[in-house]
Amino acid sequence: MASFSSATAGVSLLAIFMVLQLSSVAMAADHIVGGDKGWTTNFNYSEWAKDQVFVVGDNLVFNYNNTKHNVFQVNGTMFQSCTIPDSSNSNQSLSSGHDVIRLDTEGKKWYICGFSNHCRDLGMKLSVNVTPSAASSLLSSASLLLLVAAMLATATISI
Ligand code: CU1
Repeated sequence: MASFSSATAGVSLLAIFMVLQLSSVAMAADHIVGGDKGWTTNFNYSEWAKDQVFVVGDNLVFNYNNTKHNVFQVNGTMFQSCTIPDSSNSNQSLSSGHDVIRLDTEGKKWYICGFSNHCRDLGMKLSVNVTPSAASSLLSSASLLLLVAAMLATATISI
């Protein structure tokens, strides 16, 4: 009976540990676009993005002077050609100066500045590749480990 309760305690502890670990992994990251420089001219955003991993649920944070810049989400073709969306469609432009964009889906996303030649000549264009959330795959491996632990515990009890 004593070995039963200690095995149960062991499995419970393991379960608690895994839930804690899982929640820290699943926590969304904020990516401050351009770091301290923010969203501005003459910054290499492809270099900046290259070193980051963007996961579904993460946020992109654009910090900028909103009298000089804004943020448009565009498609790949518009990104390549620096085509600024029709200004009458104002809901596509972000202009608060501190915009937080949640990356809800995986795949490529493109952002440009809509002020004059900032995208075309001054490098204000950012493309990111959003990868699926790690939490879902981790969850299945965690439950597998728990199953193994439970089997080991059962084996201990039967001895
Ligand atoms: Cu700009």
